[in-house]
Amino acid sequence: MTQAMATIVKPLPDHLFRVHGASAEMRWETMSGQGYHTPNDRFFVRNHTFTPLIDVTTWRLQVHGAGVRCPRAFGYDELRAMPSRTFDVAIECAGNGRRFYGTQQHDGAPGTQWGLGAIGVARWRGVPLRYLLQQAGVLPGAIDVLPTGLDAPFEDYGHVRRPLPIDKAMDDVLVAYEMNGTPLPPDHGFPVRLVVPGWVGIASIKWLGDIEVSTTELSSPWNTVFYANVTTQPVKSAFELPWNARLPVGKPHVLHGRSWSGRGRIVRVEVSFDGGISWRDAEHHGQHLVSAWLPWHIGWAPRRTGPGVLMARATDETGSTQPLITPRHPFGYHFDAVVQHPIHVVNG
Ligand SMILES: Nc1nc2c(c(=O)[nH]1)N[C@H]1C(S)=C(S)[C@@H](COP(=O)(O)O)O[C@H]1N2
Ligand SMILES: [Mo]
Repeated sequence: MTQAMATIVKPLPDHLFRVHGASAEMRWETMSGQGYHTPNDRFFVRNHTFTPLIDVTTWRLQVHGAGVRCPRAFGYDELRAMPSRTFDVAIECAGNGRRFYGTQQHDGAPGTQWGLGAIGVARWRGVPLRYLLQQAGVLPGAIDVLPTGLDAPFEDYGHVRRPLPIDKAMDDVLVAYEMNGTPLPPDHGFPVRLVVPGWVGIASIKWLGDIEVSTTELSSPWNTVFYANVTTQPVKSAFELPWNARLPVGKPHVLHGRSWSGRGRIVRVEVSFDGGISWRDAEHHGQHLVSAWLPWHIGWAPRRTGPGVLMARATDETGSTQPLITPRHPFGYHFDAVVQHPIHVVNG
């Protein structure tokens, strides 16, 4: 049913991605001129092993465990015929921005050295997980829901899996089969994946094959060894510019970027062109959906040539503002400090 393939199936051209082993990071400049969503061809990929190729004619999604009255196995067409919901939601790796613990704070953390490109927002369509659990007769005593992926086991830890508390599972989680209007691409979880709004990317299990519903607390290496105690994502911001972008002097530029938080809408974005001495409010444009991002822009006419640094800092509706320094984290998760984006102002 599952067959090994190249680590990542889709093309990873150098102008769209930076490849990190089995994973690939989106280059932020490729969001320039794009709409609200990250197109599938440039959405980051985080694989523990490699993308499996799954035959949907034999694939089933098992829902079972002590927390359900009637275990069920759902086929692909059956899922697609159920009531569906469509959400615009970000998926972001907990380690997004890890590289800056080293480059900005001189206290590097081991793991994939992501810049800010381990995030994307897509329009996901699928069946609410709540609906599937109800179909299986979820019991009042249900405590945890453990989704498991069909990709190859990771080292000695078994299949990628991570328990989700029943309250979140019954709230806004989607069993998605469509990404931006097309069936899920193989790298993003075909035939179905979870989409867990606001939570670290590891919660959104790809290549879903099995969901266990328990009446006791469950654990897996993905909430004890890796990604322990991380649920929602903090505030971050990125410019839609290449690293070391060259900006002609004396010309008015409109710089674009996006800010996001797993904990609520972004309410303010400020930009500094002088290393954080003064800050100007950026203008927002378009929508900002919960659990997605806010696009913004700001005008700037650089007056002097030479190297410089752009800084953007956002505040979400819970009142959290990006700090200048993030406290060190042993695994390099949750880097939320303002990123110093290097540029060069050049003679145009
Ligand atoms: N089955 C499975 N699900 C998985 C993973 C994986 O390796 N296997 N990686 C997780 C991690 S760490 C992240 S950040 C997201 C990445 O989703 P994407 O590759 O579609 O961007 O998928 C999560 N779901
Ligand atoms: Mo991740």
